[in-house]
Amino acid sequence: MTVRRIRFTDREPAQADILEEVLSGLLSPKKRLPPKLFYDKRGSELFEAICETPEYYPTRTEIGILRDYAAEIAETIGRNCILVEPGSGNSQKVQLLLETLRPAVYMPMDISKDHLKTSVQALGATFPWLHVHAMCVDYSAGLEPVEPPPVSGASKKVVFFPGSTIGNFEPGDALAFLRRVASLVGPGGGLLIGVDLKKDPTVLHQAYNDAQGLTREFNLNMLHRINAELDADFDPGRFYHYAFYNPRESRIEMHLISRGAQEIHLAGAVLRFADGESVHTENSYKYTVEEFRKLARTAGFRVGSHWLDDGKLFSIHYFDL
Ligand code: AVI
Repeated sequence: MTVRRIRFTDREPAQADILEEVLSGLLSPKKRLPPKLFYDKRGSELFEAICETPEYYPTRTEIGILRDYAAEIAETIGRNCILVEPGSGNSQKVQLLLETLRPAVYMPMDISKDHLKTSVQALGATFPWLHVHAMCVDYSAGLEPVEPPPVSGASKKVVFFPGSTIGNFEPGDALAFLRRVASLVGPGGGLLIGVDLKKDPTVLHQAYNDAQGLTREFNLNMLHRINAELDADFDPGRFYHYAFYNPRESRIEMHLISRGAQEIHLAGAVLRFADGESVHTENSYKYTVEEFRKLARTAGFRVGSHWLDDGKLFSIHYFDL
């Protein structure tokens, strides 16, 4: 059977959907904005730069685990799977597995179209044998439309979800997402997932308050984006970045705090901010290995293997069904 080696499906969300989410978040009594709005072109670049900072340990720690255990992970999963990666970004981490895992097809999914196209081209050049079916899609809205191209010899479906992105879901949503993954991969399928671990809050605080101010810029970029795409009149200089670890909730919280009382205009609405009022932009939940295994079990997975770094900062789990 012959297939095109690289395919692209475009299901980029409409601007109207973004406006509705932004408006409903900013009109609610506790103002919030959805973290997926971080990832326009600039936001994705900033996130990549954050991952390089000395303070943001998750990326390099997870990469270290993938490097150290790539052979063991590939052996646990087995060859020729259909590898689906929701929120694939620059597909950097999967590259550490591709040679050993040799999937029949790799299906990256990302909301940022330009970013996705660039990374798929780069992947095609580095791994000329690899079949890629990329999808520009908001995976948080559902995973159901994932249909792999007809590639012969494919075994099971495996979802790769690195980076502790699961930590950005509320616990109930994390469970719902894991259940959706379980129904997507079906019996025999699996989930390889990176999860940030609970640790000394000082380490966590520094990771979300880097000295270069990149996390601050990343957080404020959301306002620049809303101005550019939805024609709002935020002055980002009149908000500051506030990130802290909330131990009772086991999460980092990121907020944008209004400097002074102000009014913002957006799509005919007037949004009033009190001095010091917060817009909650992100939560990043941290788990123990046991807590996460329990969550995966509740979602229907069998508890499988996990791998840690020496400092026990980060975990990678493989669960199957
Ligand atoms: C993508 N996600 C797992 C990151 C995190 O750590 O929660 C996003 C991030 N926010 C600030 N720095 C990084």
